[in-house]
Amino acid sequence: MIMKKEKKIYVPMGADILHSGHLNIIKIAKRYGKVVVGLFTDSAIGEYKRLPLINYAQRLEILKNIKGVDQIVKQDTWDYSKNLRKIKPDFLIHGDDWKTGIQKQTRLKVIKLLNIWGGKLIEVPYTDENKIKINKKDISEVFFNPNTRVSRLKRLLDSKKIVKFIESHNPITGLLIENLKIHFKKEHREFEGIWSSSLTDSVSNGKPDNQSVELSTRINNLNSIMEVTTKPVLFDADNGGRIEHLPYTIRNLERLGVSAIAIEDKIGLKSNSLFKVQNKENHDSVENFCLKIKTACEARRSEDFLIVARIESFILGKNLKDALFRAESYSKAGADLILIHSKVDTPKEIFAFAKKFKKSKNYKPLVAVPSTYSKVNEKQLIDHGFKLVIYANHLLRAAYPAMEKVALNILKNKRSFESEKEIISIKKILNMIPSN
Ligand code: SPV
Ligand code: MG
Repeated sequence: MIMKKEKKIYVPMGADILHSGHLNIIKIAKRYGKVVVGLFTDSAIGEYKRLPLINYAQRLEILKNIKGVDQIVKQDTWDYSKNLRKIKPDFLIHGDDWKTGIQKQTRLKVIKLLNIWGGKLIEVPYTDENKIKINKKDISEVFFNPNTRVSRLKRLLDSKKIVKFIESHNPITGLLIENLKIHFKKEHREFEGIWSSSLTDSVSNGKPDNQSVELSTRINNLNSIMEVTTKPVLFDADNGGRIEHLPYTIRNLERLGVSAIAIEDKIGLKSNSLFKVQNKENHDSVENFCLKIKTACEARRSEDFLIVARIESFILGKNLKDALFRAESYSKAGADLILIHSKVDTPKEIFAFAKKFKKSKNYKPLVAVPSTYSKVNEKQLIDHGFKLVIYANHLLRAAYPAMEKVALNILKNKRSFESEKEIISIKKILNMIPSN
């Protein structure tokens, strides 16, 4: 007797917030045969939109317990070809929302591929989450408690080729970063997180970047940014302050939901790293700075709170050897990421460093702050092993000339009418603030 082979049906799914739409797809799929779910990894989802609220392992666990699911395979890109060629399903089921927009090409590719072995595409009406009263915002508020927020940077680093942070010095800037996204050249792009910069915090308070604005004041101000945003935050803590105070700073930040602290290996009266003249004596000893890193590591409650060790060798006129020795030592002391800073106008220093450090057994992912070497692009940074890029001061630098221009025009014209086209309408600025 010839046994009839069970048909296989492939169901690609993110399964972040499972709702009746997902269950319906699984139910329909089950009518056709063995249900193989291609569960998107965090990085696959990150290619087109924000990271899911819950991570891959948790989504896998939930899905395993859903009736009708026979097998789950990892779907690690938005291109299904690899899994389809391997599984050769008789059917693939998908919501019909992909006929237009960003997934249109994927759909055509799937149809072509299925054709090779006579597979068929089944399309079901897409479930509009609004119609089944799923309010992602309400749900995300449950997920975005400080604990889950802390771990977001780690998840991003694990799932993205490069993570892009930009500076925020006040809540409205935070909101801008929170909501800004574009589809450009077939890619979804947004800043994944917020850099809480000592420079822009100080300057926007009319003070120099020399710790005149105290750490506790900065953390209090940061609280207002945290309140209106959900993206991960990296706090620039200068040199971290006194070692005795560091554990309290770390716990304070962690409690707020901050994901990481950057501490730099400088001592004495702080001056901004981008100033031309720097005092070599201001370099901390390797021993002392390692102690700071260890203290920071011990103080954190969760290992998902990351310690970024920032090396100022190039800023202070020291050489590559010094920078590399420090990187090795800081890494061994427990730093999770290494920020190699530079104030020359090309990335040559940081790339020379990266080429060597990449080979080290103590290698840690690298962070770049391309303020002076702004011609460097993200692809070049990725190729050199950088995992995080920080646009450290750009929003404040953009705001100042825009404000100056409008103020000057009002003075010139003795009225504001001529400036209307340069400024956002009152209605729009008010609407930027979500009302509850
Ligand atoms: C900051 O943004 O405050 C920084 C980066 O620390 S830099 O200004 O380059 O020192
Ligand atoms: Mg700073």
